[in-house]
Amino acid sequence: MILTVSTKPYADQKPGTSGLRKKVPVFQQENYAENFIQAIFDSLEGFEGQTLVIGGDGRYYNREVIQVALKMAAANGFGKVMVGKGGILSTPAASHVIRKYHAFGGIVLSASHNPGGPTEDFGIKYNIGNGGPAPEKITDAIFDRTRNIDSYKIADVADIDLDTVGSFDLAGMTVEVIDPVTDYADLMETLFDFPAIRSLISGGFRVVIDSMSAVTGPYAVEILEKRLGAPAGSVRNEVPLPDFGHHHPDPNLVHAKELYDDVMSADGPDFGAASDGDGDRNMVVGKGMFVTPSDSLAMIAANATCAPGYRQGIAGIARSMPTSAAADRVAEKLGIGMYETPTGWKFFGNLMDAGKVTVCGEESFGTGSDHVREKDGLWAVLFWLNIVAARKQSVKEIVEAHWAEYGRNYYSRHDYEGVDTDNANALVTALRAKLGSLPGTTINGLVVSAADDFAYHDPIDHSVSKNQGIRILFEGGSRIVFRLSGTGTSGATLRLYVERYEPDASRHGIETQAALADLIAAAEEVAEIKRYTGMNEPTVIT
Ligand code: VG1
Ligand code: CO
Repeated sequence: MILTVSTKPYADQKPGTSGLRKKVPVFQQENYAENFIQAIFDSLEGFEGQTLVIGGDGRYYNREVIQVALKMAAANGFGKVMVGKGGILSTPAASHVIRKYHAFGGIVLSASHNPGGPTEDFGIKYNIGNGGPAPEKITDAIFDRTRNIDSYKIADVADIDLDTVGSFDLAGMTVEVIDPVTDYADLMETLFDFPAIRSLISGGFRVVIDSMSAVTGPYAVEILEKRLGAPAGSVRNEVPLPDFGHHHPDPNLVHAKELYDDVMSADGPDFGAASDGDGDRNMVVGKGMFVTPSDSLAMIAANATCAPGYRQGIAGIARSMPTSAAADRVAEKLGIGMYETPTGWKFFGNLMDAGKVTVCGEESFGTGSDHVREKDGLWAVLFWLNIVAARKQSVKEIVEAHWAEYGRNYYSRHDYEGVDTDNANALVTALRAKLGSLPGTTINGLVVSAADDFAYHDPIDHSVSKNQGIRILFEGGSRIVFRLSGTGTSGATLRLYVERYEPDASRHGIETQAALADLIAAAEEVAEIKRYTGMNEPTVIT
């Protein structure tokens, strides 16, 4: 039986950088998730009888919302839903399933790198038929709909058993519970040289992956231990937990420090990698060398032809504006297109669909390619293993050779988390007001060559996205960028991105924060971060 339930709108359902993210208790309010899901369906056309993909990262509240979404999909007229067993699908795997089975779209339940648990974060995101996050035109329409929604449709039936693979009927709609890992692992095997990686590993190269008790565990065990022959136990924290074992499933030098320290120790593994809550981020560490995400994009692009799936070369590269310009030098050398987009994977989809770019990346530990339309953590890890196997060099040797050839982009991001929202907005407003007068002036000894608030003109659909981050560029190619996070769930997070280009190889061994010290001081001088945030230090430095 299909019920039409009356409801009242919530005012705070505006999707951010990557979907709607809120604390679990916010989502547990009456009809909160239902309103948002109905608003998604109301913003789409032509899905009658079509297939929807649903999956999540297994965090607390995942199962409950999946049952609701299934019943609402049936009531709204979808013909079929494909859902991962146990409600699990990593974000890149969900993207692949949407593409492979020509689904109409997908609902991805995740708050990604944010902590999980009864008082932590939850999220809902809609992906379109290309497998990628919905573009702003659709997220804006969803938000508009949430503001005046007055009812939703739901099938009044029992819950589906999510733990048995197979086909079920739900109020006339087919629910297919699928193995979440196989399709994805098969895809990876088509892109990378598995025999070469397997012999690298059997030759004694020790690889560890920290899945951080999040969604990549089952994928990493299948690929690294089963298909590539790494010893059992090479994947750590491999069981997805609803609260990620009380950890922050964020693969960076702060939250994956144990892994980093292990790889850096004398008798530790040769190669370490970590992923985030929903499996789309990656951190890559070689012995004696942490690879910054911006460098990783550049180096994957420069070495792409090592991997069978990219043997014919790449069409172009895209990076988010705050990501370092290391990849730009690779694009220049290869004579291919380079695109600079706002933060968030949703801006890459058009470029990939149009065949303009093959690889994309963000400084926030995200890299991916047109094999799906999301960033992809394990894909990046496998790409690095493939490059190491093909070049027969260590990560450290590959990185240093790259810097020697292209120069080094010193890069760091400083996050100020939990800032009072009004104060964070005041900082941005004050900075914006100064922008016009900055060019030509000197800040802490650095001459400003340009300053603006980044606006993106999409070359494919010609949409315009304004206010995507304040950037101050200095003579010589250094820059600082300021923006407010769009994924947080309490207060505001100020992000400061700092970059310096150093062509001189004799100056490539400087500690990153020291190499950037004058730029960091310039950022404080121009934005008065301490005064506005009331903080003397960033909460996280990556
Ligand atoms: C952050 C990152 C951004 C990334 C986004 C989603 O957004 O900076 O690069 O695309 O998270 O990643 P923000 O607005 O907080 O800076 V994930 O792995 O959380 O889906
Ligand atoms: Co993520």
